[in-house]
Amino acid sequence: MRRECRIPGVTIENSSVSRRLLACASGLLAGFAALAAAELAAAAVRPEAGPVKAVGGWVVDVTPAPVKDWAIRQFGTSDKSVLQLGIVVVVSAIAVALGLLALRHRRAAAVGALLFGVTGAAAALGRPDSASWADAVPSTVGALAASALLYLLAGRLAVNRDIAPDSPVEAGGWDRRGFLISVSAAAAASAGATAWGRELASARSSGALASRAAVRLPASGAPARSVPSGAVLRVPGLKPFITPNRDFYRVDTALVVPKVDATTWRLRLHGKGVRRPLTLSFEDLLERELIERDITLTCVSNEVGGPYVGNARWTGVPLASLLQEAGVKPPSRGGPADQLVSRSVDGMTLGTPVEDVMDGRDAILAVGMNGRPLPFDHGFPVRMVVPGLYGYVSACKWIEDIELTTFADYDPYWVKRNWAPRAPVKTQSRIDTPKAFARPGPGTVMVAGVAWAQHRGIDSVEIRVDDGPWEPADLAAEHTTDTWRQWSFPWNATPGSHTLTVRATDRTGETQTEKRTGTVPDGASGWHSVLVNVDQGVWRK
Ligand SMILES: Nc1nc2c(c(=O)[nH]1)N[C@H]1C(S)=C(S)[C@@H](COP(=O)(O)O)O[C@H]1N2
Ligand SMILES: [Mo]
Repeated sequence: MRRECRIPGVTIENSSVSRRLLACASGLLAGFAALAAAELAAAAVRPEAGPVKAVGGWVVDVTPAPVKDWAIRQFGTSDKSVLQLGIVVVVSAIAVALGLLALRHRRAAAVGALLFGVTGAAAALGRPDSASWADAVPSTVGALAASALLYLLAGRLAVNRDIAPDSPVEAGGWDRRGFLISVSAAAAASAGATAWGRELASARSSGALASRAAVRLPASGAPARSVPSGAVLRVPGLKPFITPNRDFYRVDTALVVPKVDATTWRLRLHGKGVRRPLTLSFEDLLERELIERDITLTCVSNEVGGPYVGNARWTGVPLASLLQEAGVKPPSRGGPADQLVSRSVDGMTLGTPVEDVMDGRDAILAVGMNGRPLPFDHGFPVRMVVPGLYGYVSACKWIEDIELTTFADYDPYWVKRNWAPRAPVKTQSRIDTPKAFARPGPGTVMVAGVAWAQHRGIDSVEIRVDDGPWEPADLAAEHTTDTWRQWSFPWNATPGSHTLTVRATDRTGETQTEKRTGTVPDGASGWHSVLVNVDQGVWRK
């Protein structure tokens, strides 16, 4: 029933508020339909080309390093979910606005939806891993769906001024029945498209999943030295010496974890000073002499005291042997290339000094992590690991191409974004226990943590309570210079607030500087400290 309330001079339709709500809902539904259609198309074309992933990837690419760093700090490994949620919120807001616009200007709203789709298409085409115009398809399909639906629904919502006498639609009313039917059909179709898209996406990755399940890592001819028992401390709260795969930190720009089929994967090695370019299959790698090494990997975005460091047992092919086979010489022996650029299937590029990977250290093209084929999150089927260098200049996941070039000629992804071209890991130490703001009782409290200076080695760790003197911590035995070292310190805790601070000295004799710097451009420096409140021990709240 349509009622009118009269205010002198104006006529307000009582139903106009609810029509506006319905217009908002139409906009939202059009947005949902756009995403559903686009994701379905993306599942068919390329999952990374879907609008949310493409725009998200574009945001990741253009975000200035400090902001990206802040996001990683705020949201940790869920930074990508937060980003995608943010995009969905923005899309919803725009969809609502277009829905309201459609109430008065149907065509303008439909055109608006199309223009909006152009943004997604442009983002998809602009991504570093975009190889073809097909990447524009998902956003285009989504925009067309949204545009048509918006136009249709707005038509149903439009107030009919001239109505045939036998029409079910009241004059001055709107087509409720038609609207409801269209909305239900569109919602059902969108839900169907979403389900179908998911189905397609999982079918797409099934080859990769099967190829990973089929991997049998051959026993390595050069197994890692077993970890000496003295290298592992058992202090509650101390992170384990070997980080289990499921707990290993993950840092990358991939909004969709690449699912690479190992049976069709190839690695190309080429470029300056490469006398015999190589193309290798996964099988080729497994047939070579494999080594196994324990190496601690650190992210340059790790804050002082942060969690982006892990220690794993890596199995793989020595990178230097491949380079030698290809005829590559390091700069110190007259080679023309000083930078090795690794490229992943998702278009990431990382640059590593050729000198470093050929100086005898265990730079590895890894196929295994802690005795298992690499997890997809950590680069299946193959990634690089180089002791002593931050991940962003060495640890390319989902690698498919190695090009020998120079630092002068090429800036890889992170270097274009203000990170340093060369980045050896800085000597660092961390207190794992007690946690900040812990409330231990008085008496002996075990303080413990880790210290790392990959490829140089840790020589000592010291602890300071408040402004007291530095006292040596008990260092666990060294496994290799490429792994972190655990340490512990029995502290005689007295009631009150105390600040515990740690610092390490590496084998070059250098003690960690107190000077705090941020992570950009080449890693954080400074001492880690935690504030704890020791209880009276008599009385607890
Ligand atoms: N393809 C690809 N490889 C990548 C990255 C990435 O974004 N894409 N990030 C690098 C960075 S910054 C780090 S610290 C390590 C992290 O490896 P992890 O996720 O296995 O811990 O991977 C490196 N390799
Ligand atoms: Mo990193």
